[in-house]
Parts: sequence; structure tokens; C-alpha cells
Amino acid sequence: MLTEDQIHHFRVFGFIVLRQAFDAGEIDALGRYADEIWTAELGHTPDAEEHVSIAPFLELRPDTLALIEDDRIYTPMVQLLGQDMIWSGSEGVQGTMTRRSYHHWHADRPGPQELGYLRIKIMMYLDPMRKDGGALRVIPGSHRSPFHEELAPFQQRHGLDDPAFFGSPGSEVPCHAVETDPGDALVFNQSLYHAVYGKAGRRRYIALKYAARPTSDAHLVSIKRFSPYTLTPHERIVQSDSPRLRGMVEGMDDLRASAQAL
Ligand SMILES: O=C(O)CCC(=O)C(=O)O
Repeated sequence: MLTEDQIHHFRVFGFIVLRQAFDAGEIDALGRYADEIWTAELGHTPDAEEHVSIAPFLELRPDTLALIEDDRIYTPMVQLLGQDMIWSGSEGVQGTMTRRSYHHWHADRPGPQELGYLRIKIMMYLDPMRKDGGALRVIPGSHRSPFHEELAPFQQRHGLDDPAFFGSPGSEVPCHAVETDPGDALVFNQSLYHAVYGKAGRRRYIALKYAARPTSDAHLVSIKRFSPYTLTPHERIVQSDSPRLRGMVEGMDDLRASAQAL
């Protein structure tokens, strides 16, 4: 359960960290499940330097679904997104997606039209993350207008090979590096500007995504553009016996039909 201070921190800065929400035994078990999923998908055990990115991820096994509705995650999400929130899928990633040690400054849901529709990503890193060694860096408050709009040049440049961000290398942009240890859960607004520098080796994370229930055509247009998979949730969630899991995908057929009509 989030305190009023944590809710305030999330609203103002765009992120919070749930420190040591999970114990070492739980993280070890999650790592083992993750290895099994990656191995099954790749057809071999991932090498230490190999990149593997699977989405959906937790949905692939009945025994990993529990994390999605675990009180330590689910209750904070209800507090931030409302009781009628929706599920937006999970990811399981090892290694570095771009085979580069950085992921330059960007927002997952960029642009002023996105700021009124809250979507949240929770990062659970299975290895310690430090500022120059792959920790998620965030620009606190950059999910809010007009700061968000001022950073639009970052979004335009983040795919370039060697971009400058207002004249500085990405690694020198003023920011907060969210250093984490296994067991921490980093919760961030997907309109927040973030980046990673110093990714190396077997960097593993599980990500969980939740969103406020869409209530307008603009929300549906945004889902179609950025996360169309949200509208076709995994069968294991749809058919689940759990009221929490089923509740998060309830009405999805209607939402998908409305989205298709737009
Ligand atoms: O690799 C990471 O830790 C974060 C990746 C990222 O930037 C994202 O999920 O949008």
C-alpha cells in the first residue's frame, strides 16, 4: 500500500521505487522462471552475452501470473490508476536490446496529447543497477507539461548514433539515476523521460505494464498507436479464475471494437 507521500512523489516526479518489495528467495525463483521461459523460447539456454526479449512474458506460465496480481504490485497500481485499471502486458529481457551499452533519452508515451492518459511500467531488475552500470536514469517531473514538451528534441534525437542533448552527451544530461538492487520495483509513468547508460553483460529485467481504463477516443487512439497488444490480452489472463486478473481485461472486446472503428 502506498503512503500519501509516495503517491505525491509519483505524481510530481513521475516515479517511485518500492524498495525490497520482494525477498531474495522470490527473486531467485523469478530468475529461474525467467531462465526457463527464455530457454524455451530460444531453444537453448541464453549465453551470458545473448540478447533475448520476450513479450508477453509472465503470461507464458501459470506460475508467474501471480506476480501480476500480487498485493505488493496490484494495490499500488489500483491506488495510482483506479480500481478499473487494465493490464497492458509484461516483458522479460536479458542482455542489451540494441547491442549497445546505452538507450538514449526518450519517453515511451511522448507528446502533450499523452500526458492526460496515465500508463505505468514497473521494472524489476534481477541484477544490481548502478548509475554508470545500466541503472534507469530519469528526468524527474518530465511527464508534466510544459517541461515534457520542452524535452521533445530529446525524443527526436534518441534514435541517432551519437546524439547531443542540448549540446551534451546523453550520459551528462542532468537526471536522477534510480539505482536498484534485486527485490526493488521501480514504478514509472511512461511519459517520463528516461535513459540507460553503461548496460553490460547479463542485464536481466521483468517489466509489468498497467494502464488507466481508457475513457475517450483519444485514449483508444493512443493504445492503438503505442500498445495495440493491450487490446488482445493473453488467453491465460482472459480465462483466469482470478477476479483481479479477469477484471483487468474485462470489457476488452468492446474496447478493441471501439478502437478498430476509429
Ligand atoms: O533497459 C531498461 O532498463 C529500460 C528500457 C527502456 O528504456 C524502456 O523500457 O523504455
